Amino acid sequence: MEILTRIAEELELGDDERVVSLTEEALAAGIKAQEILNGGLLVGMEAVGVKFRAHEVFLPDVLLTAKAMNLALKLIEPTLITEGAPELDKVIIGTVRGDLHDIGKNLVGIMLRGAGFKVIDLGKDVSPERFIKTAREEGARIIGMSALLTTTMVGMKDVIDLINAEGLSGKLLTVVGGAPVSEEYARKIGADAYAFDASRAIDCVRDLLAQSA
Ligand code: B1M
Repeated sequence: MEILTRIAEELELGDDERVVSLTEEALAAGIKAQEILNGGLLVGMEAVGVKFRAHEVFLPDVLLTAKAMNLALKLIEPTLITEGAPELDKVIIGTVRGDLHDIGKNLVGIMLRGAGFKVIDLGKDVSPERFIKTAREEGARIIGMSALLTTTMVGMKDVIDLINAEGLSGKLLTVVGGAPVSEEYARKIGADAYAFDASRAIDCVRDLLAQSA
């Protein structure tokens, strides 16, 4: 459908006004919200994710796309619900205790939302207890943690240790990322996945949910 391709293209360009007006046009033409999401918005978001990973587009471009995506999602959300779309999987994210850096974490949240997940963002300086309490209350299966300091990345291990101590190992899965974090470190502390950047965080969350389904 041509209009879905145009939505994807304008989203990739980060033109929020065009994305909003095309989404309104598609809804008015009777196209299902689920089709607009899968055939337009997610296609554009995926393209930006691939380009971001290849350093062909940069942070300001991604933020523009993310803004347009969020506006379009707001427009289609009521229709998605009435169409009886399955509830989206929830992901809890936050920057670990003692760490006030939140730009990368925010980007992870935006990309996950763009990929269709319901993101509960606990902000920065989040304690292990709060991560786990929220995951339990929300019935989420994934916690995504960000750390930017070598001194605070140990906070990720504290969360994983608490998950294990509470007998939630295998039920509550973890994705870790942030500049000082590495694949090796993630393995060492027992994280379920390591994501180098925000777009890889989406792949990790998808893979973990598929494996644990
Ligand atoms: Co700070 N800071 N900072 N800082 N700061 C760094 C991290 C630092 C590397 C600068 C330096 O010295 N070269 C250094 C850390 C050294 C270290 O530990 N190895 C540092 C320091 C020392 C500090 C303070 C201690 C400085 C001081 O007070 N003396 C202090 C600590 C405060 C605290 O947290 N308790 C501090 C404070 C701050 C500001 C508040 C001023 C500000 C943060 C503002 C904010 O976030 N709202 C700040 C900033 C901006 C930076 C730099 C310049 C930029 C960080 C950033 O946002 N990058 C940073 C230097 C640098 O990184 N070059 C630095 C952009 C962002 C998109 O990248 O967050 O890496 P990033 O996210 C990436 C990936 O890492 C990944 O995806 C993103 C890309 O797609 N990713 C994930 C991140 N989280 C993920 C989670 C995932 C998956 C992927 O799954 C869940």
